[in-house]
Amino acid sequence: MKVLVLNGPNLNMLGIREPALYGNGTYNDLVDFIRDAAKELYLDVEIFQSNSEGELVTAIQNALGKFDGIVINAAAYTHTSVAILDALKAVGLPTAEVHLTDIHNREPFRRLSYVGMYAHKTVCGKGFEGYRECLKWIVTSAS
Ligand code: CA2
Repeated sequence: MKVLVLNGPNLNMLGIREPALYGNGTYNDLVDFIRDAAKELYLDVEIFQSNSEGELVTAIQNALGKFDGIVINAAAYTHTSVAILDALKAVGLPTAEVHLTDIHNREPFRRLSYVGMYAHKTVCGKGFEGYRECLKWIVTSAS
């Protein structure tokens, strides 16, 4: 089973700024965590981070026929991007939304999630562990 993990804007700054909010782990630590979790679950995983909305849309479109599910942390685009929502809908793959922080207990504008209007599962506020939970959900839903 192949899963595409997408990470949105500024997540490449993990561990460099705002550790009180996002933790001390770097983006490379997150990638290692996802790879280890995927290995434990016998999943093939591709991980892609972009600061560009269009690149994320293209990555979602290209997932059609290649992947069995998507795990996505669209970061700030979560709260703004109808384009990412439309791409997820168009591709129609089982999709789990993940956030490191609890978007429901931060600024009010973070409570709205366009990704969540399509995602079948959302995990937030569990840090890196949320990615493992989403990968597990893909295994159970897509098999
Ligand atoms: O909690 C999450 O995972 C978020 O998706 C992170 C986004 C934020 O816009 C969402 O509301 C919730 C921000 C990612 C930025 O990550 C940084 C990491 C370190 C330093 C600065 C930004």
